[in-house]
Amino acid sequence: MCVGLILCPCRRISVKPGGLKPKAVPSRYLGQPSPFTHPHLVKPGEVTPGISQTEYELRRHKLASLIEAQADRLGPSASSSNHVVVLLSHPTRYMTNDIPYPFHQNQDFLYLSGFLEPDSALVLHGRSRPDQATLFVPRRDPSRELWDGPRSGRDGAAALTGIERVHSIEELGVVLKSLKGTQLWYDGSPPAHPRLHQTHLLPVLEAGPTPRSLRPLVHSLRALKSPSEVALMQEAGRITAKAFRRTMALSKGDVDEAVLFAKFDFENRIHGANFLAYPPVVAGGNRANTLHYINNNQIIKDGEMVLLDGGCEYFGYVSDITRTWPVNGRFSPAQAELYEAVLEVQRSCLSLCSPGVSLDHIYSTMLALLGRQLKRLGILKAATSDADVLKAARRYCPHHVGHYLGMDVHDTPELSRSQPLQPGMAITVEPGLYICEDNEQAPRHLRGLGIRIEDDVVIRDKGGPLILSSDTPKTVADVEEACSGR
Ligand SMILES: [Mn+2]
Repeated sequence: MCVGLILCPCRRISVKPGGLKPKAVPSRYLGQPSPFTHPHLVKPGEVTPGISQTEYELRRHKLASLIEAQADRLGPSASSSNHVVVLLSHPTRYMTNDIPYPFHQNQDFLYLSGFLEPDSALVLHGRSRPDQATLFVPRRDPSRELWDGPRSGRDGAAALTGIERVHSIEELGVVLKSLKGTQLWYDGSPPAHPRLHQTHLLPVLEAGPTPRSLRPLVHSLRALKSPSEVALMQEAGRITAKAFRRTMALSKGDVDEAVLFAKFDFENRIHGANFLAYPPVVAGGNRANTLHYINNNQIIKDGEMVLLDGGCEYFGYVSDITRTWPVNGRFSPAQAELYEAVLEVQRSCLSLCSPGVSLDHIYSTMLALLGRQLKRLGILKAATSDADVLKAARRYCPHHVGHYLGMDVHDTPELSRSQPLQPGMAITVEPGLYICEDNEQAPRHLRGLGIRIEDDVVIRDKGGPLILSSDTPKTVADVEEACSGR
């Protein structure tokens, strides 16, 4: 029976809220924030801020149900198989000898365990239904913990995650062999953790049949956000909106892109973000026409616009917002003309964000609408054929209208953009028009302008889409007011 947590796609859930008896977390520092050490971040019963042990357990049960359903379709021998699911954490990556990059967890592993330490693994197993969870974690080691900080250890990991069976990571290979899985679910190319793959998975893989890919199943679950995930994404959106306001208020002509970059980074962090979700694009003037410009080291001249595409990560969930504004705070007539054209298309695309519509459908609508604007702006002749208008729209906006959003900026890439949107899915809506300064077909006054407007959206059953980035100034009037710092 579904336990009432909305968005549950399956019918066979055996976990009941309140059915877990969470062990008290140890009264010492663990490898990640705990209700004992970080009561301002993690509430009792939560594994990571905002996400409870029950929700993580529910995710594992949903995955088990998906595997069971898929095995059923494959016939009697598959459905009675002993299924073994393996997910590896990421390793620590090093910038240079001994200096680690900030650690970032493998999101599929994190989604199902809530565990934030490197060198770990999650195994789910069971006959026909892999719903028995075992977590493998780094052994406590005072000599390493002196350098890297405390580890949760087996007892800390068990109390924090609510997973009762916890082993040391060294035991992964031995336990896998003892499970005698006839059907392995695992993604090994490329492996999330090359060393663990080599040591513990290769011997199992060489002895057994080809594993089935797990990623499409996990991504189909990750695509549907629960209310607590939406709440985290909403906070990420609010934080980034504030950062945009403060960055707009600081901009002036002339200003260094690096200054706006630093301001945006600072304001995201000071309002509670863990860090920026990706290297932001801070592109002044014609550089806005380079879609992945991240050098952010030029002077933006008075009278030019800046395109800022940035977002933050807030406890595992991200925002991804773009605004384009004049650094001196006043749109010129040409800038306003192009801006209003993109804004009108963006609004129409937002109004299409409802269940049953696909990202690809919104994309083809965007191309048609951009084409109409290209004629209105005098970039295309009124008599241009429909086919040539579409071709031109693809040239003036070389990217898609959007992508899925969640734990990752380009979330759940296994999910096709042709599939109908469902309530709980989060996407971006980001039309743009890019007119390079050397484009001799475009009217002179529009050359060198590049504009994108991007919002983050959660699909809802009723009441239209929930716009997570709605606090970010967007109309010409609101942007000019934010630039004036009022
Ligand atoms: Mn985006």
